[in-house]
Amino acid sequence: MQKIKEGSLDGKECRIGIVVSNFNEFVTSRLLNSALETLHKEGVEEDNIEVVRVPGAFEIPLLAKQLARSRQYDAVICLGAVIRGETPHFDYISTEMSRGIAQASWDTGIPIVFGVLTANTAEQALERSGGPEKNRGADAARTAIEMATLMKVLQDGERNLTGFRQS
Ligand code: INI
Repeated sequence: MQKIKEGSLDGKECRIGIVVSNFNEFVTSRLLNSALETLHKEGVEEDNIEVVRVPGAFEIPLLAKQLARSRQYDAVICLGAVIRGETPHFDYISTEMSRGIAQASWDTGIPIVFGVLTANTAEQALERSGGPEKNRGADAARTAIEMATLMKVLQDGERNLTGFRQS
């Protein structure tokens, strides 16, 4: 029979770091509120959540990597909003930011969740940071818990296997 390993939405043992950018705060505050609400709803303890603010999306990967490298978090959530209409360098910021976030996760082995909105207009960004069913912050929070719990399942499996080999 196949073995299926998967995470859950039980956040009670999870330690979560959040990196949120201040640029386009009218959107990122909505992402942050929704992410925090969801983490609480899924049982993550207040003391196990840390929020770090950075100026813009371009700065997110550096801090995400720093938090992941500290080993104090089971997952890190990145929240930001890059809006095309507002910058000629939309593509540079989005590309480097997303590449940096992925790289930080691969380098550290800690799940780093991409909760940054890239939108063509402010309206689009507001739409994707609306109620709990349509908010990228809430989605990112759920993904962080699912990935954190999945990593624990895999690590426990490896520990059991090591114990088995030694006996
Ligand atoms: N940062 C954002 O997070 N979103 C944007 O839409 C944006 N625009 O439009 O320029 C933006 N720029 C700032 C950038 O992320 C850096 O903070 C800045 O370039 C300093 O490194």
